[in-house]
Amino acid sequence: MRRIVPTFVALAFSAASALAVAAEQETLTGDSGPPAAMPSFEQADKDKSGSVEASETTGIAGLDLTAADKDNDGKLSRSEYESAKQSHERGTGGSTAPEPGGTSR
Ligand SMILES: [Ca+2]
Ligand SMILES: [Ca+2]
Repeated sequence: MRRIVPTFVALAFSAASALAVAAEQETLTGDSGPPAAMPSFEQADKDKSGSVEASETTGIAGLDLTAADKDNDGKLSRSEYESAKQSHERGTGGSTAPEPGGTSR
């Protein structure tokens, strides 16, 4: 006589889905200009030292200190900052209007 021991395996699926909704609140401070534009020299020079140091450039998007620092003294004078600001605003669009006329070649 054979003893048959039925093995019953029950698989229980437990699906737990957690939805985490992170709501980011953007606080728009009343700064001047769109975020793409670089701040003015006065705004960038936070400690009013007359030049924009490396620590002050970190908060400025689009400003490359090494590229803008023409005399390689590790900081940007007003003229260095202004030229970097101008080239940045020229380069990354902004108010760059496409040339009228154009594709008639
Ligand atoms: Ca400074
Ligand atoms: Ca410099």
